[in-house]
Amino acid sequence: MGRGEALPKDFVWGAATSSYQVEGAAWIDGRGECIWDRFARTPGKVFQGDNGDVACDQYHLWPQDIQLMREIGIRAYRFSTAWPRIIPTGRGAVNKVGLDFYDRLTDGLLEAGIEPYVTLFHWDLPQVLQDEGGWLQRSIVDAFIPYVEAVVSRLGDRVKHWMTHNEIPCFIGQGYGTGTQAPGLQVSKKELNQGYHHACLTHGHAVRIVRSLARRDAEVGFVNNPWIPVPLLDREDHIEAARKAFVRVGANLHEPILNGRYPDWWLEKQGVDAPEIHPADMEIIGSPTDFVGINIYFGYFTEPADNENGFNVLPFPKGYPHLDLKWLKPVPQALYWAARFYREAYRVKKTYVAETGCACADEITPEGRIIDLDRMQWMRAHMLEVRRAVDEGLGLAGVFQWSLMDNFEWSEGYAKRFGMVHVDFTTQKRTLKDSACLYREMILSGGRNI
Ligand code: GCO
Repeated sequence: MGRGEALPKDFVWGAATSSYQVEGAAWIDGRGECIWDRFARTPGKVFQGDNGDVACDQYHLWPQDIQLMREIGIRAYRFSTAWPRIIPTGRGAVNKVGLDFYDRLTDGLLEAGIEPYVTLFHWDLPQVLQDEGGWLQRSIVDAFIPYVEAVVSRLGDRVKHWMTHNEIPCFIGQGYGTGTQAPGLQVSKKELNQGYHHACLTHGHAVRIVRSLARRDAEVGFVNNPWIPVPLLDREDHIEAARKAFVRVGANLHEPILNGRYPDWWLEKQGVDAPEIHPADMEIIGSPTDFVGINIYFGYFTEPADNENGFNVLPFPKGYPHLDLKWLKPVPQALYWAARFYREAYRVKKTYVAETGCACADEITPEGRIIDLDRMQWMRAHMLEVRRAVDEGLGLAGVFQWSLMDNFEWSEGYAKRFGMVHVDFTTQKRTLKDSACLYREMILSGGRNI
């Protein structure tokens, strides 16, 4: 798609995974049960009853996976630490053996010249804590703090990049609202708001712990999958309407985390369902961060409207294309607008695309090649938007492909493949797909060859 300017030398070329989705080794070395182990064993919750017991077995095969990253030329690896591996009973003693794994992984990455980006919570809550009510109970805060302290004090001398929570709207909204993710509950609006509040509060505590226990040059931020409005026309009134939509829809997360308050209109709208807020909470939640990580999978087209919100959301036509999951509709401009709106609405200086990628119905040729042209198109289209954001000086510092490798795709089990690397889940054989080769080319050319 043509040669453009190179991206800045320090642009971060990464790939991402998460603990439950790739590690496997679910029942060894003292790891405790997490809510996804339980959810996956609940009939009807996960496709074909798949679970993360083995996944990609990265717990054992990490040296091989680092080698794959080197082959692709990846400069940064975003992974998450598993709370049930580190504090198996949710509270109390640290399981040293579990923590050792992340120590080895971190050292292995650094030796290979790959920068670790650590996410502290990517959904694998210890089941014992869920038995107490999980994120809905304020007591989760007292459990989360020592877990984060254990991780950061062990890895913080080497890890410079920290991400607190991954996608609060998913693990709260879908975990306790729609019930489509673990723990699969449907609670009241009041309890849900309280869950969001506790997630925000633990984010704030994690920021402070990183500041006090990690190396001085460490940076920390949160990762969100915001609802992203895309202006239907690239025109000031449409852009204004989309920006309004961005601010309105993200109010219960962006305002507290980035501005240290809930907006009055939002609190009024919740009425008796507003969360209970303790005196110091907002200050902790609003602890200054260094960046926002954005996960980009789709966006919504919006236009200005003469209604109380000032915008309309347009329905997708029936024939709009999608990848191997219905909700994966390609709207690559969402990437650019998300970076721009975080900057314009919340003065965010730095963003990463912490995830972008798609599931494709990959096929292996008799010669063993995976010609994933659909994923390559996705990657190209999104990288062009990355370049646009960088060219306009929006502070976009890097991108992490979701995912390094095929893995356990939550309630879709192993049926949906998001990787640049194909995994044969019977033999654990890894094979670079053509998209991995494209990514290598992009990295080698500094982003010129997209
Ligand atoms: C996320 C999800 C990932 C998913 C990916 C594809 O962070 O967005 O948690 O773990 O696998 O989004 O659905």
